[in-house]
Amino acid sequence: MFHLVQSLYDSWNAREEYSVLILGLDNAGKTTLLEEVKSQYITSYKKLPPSRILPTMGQNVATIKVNKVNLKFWDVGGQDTLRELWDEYYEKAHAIVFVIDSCDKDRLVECSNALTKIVTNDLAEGLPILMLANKQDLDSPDKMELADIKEIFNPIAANLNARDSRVLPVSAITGDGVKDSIDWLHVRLIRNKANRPPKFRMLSVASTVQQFRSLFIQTQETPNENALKFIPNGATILPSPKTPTVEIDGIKDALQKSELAFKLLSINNKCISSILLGYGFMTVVKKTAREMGNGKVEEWSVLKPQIFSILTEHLTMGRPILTEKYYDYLADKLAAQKQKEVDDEAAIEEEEIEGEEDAEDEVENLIQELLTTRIQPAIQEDGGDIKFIKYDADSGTVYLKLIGACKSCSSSEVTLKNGIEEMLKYYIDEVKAVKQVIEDASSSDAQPPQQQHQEPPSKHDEYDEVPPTL
Ligand SMILES: Nc1nc2c(ncn2[C@@H]2O[C@H](COP(=O)(O)OP(=O)(O)OP(=O)(O)O)[C@@H](O)[C@H]2O)c(=O)[nH]1
Ligand SMILES: [Mg+2]
Repeated sequence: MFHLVQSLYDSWNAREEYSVLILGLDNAGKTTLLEEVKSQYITSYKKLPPSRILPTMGQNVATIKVNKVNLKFWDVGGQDTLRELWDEYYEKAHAIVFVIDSCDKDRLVECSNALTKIVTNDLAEGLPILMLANKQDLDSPDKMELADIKEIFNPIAANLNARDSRVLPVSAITGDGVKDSIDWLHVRLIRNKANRPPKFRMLSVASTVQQFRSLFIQTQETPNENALKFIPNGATILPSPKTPTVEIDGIKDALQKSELAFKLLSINNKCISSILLGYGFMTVVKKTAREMGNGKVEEWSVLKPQIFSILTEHLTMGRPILTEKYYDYLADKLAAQKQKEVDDEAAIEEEEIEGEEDAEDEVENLIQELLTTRIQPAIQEDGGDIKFIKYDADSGTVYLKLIGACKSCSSSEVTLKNGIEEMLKYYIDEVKAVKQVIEDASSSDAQPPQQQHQEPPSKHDEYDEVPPTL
């Protein structure tokens, strides 16, 4: 089993990477094209509306996965002054996409000069060149026919000696022709592999941080020395603040729920025991000496760089955090929860009319509400979370499960008794005790998001003591 896991892990991490330059005059549509490529190849990527794409003053970088390789695109600004910078990129590039505005007849000479300059640069020798006649969706009288564009650019391409070249029609706005272009590139990059070998993508913090300077990950200690909270600035882990936290507590669980968790749980002899994913954070809990079986707990100084690297890589690649299957599962849960709320409201209205309000349900709703509005935010701050399991009306006991940093934490019992129990008892007379469920019988980690309310219910508004805090 370990070998299977290891090889799966390797196949996710060891990948050939080809760098593709997107060049062309300013206004040709390079950035718009890159946005379209990202939206077609990166699941859950939402492309920028064209109105928000500004002339590029530096570069835009994005990586997509095509079959088993990565294509890393470098969209470099095309303004006259920025073209000087293009030369800097050739040495490390594996192919060039040259974007042409098919409706810009006036700048055709400028355009062919720019291309000539590229192909005559020694450093670009042997690179496959794909010329894209962009803006095919436009119906302008200035629009050049593809045959005319080929007539101009093919002679330039003829100077390319052994390298591959092609002119293809596209529309970066509608996406037409984008897939054909990527397919062409993919085949040529592999074919040219001996000439320009790909980079082996390394999971090093230095390389990923260098590419994506906007992502910065902070760590925060938690009350549990075996748990560390990672907070990415410039990216979120789960799609919305209302998405319930997801706990993954083993390789098998990760295979169902999250590729990111799978990678993390596989490191250093599987020394991580669980991962908690929240909207703006991820908590990593490492195994105790007893859980490791060899009496040795892995040091954070060893684990931190590896976790940084995997997380940075995953986020900057735009890879989904949860598996598609699990997103579907959450969506179904959410839909079922919404339906339940509608049904409950209808039932309550009916009961109120008959004067038979269900006290038990009301207590349970209050507990859920307090957990969501008062308790969960404080617990998540510490890198953990809490799940409501059930309320036993006969004994007045609330059963809760602590996860993430709270799990196996020496202070979890104190948090539970002094913090949560006090607070629930204070607000809800019917609650007499709170107990921790260590092994949750229900296999579900996904509690549906609960309705968010700013204030507790009105019947508890008028308190005359200071309410307990966590
Ligand atoms: N109709 C149409 N408009 C496009 C298409 N591609 C780009 N545009 C428009 O062309 C303009 C320039 O697009 P950009 O993607 O910013 O061009 P660029 O090549 O990145 O320009 P620089 O960053 O200055 O080098 C924008 O108004 C885009 O909306 C296309 O396929 N069809
Ligand atoms: Mg641009």
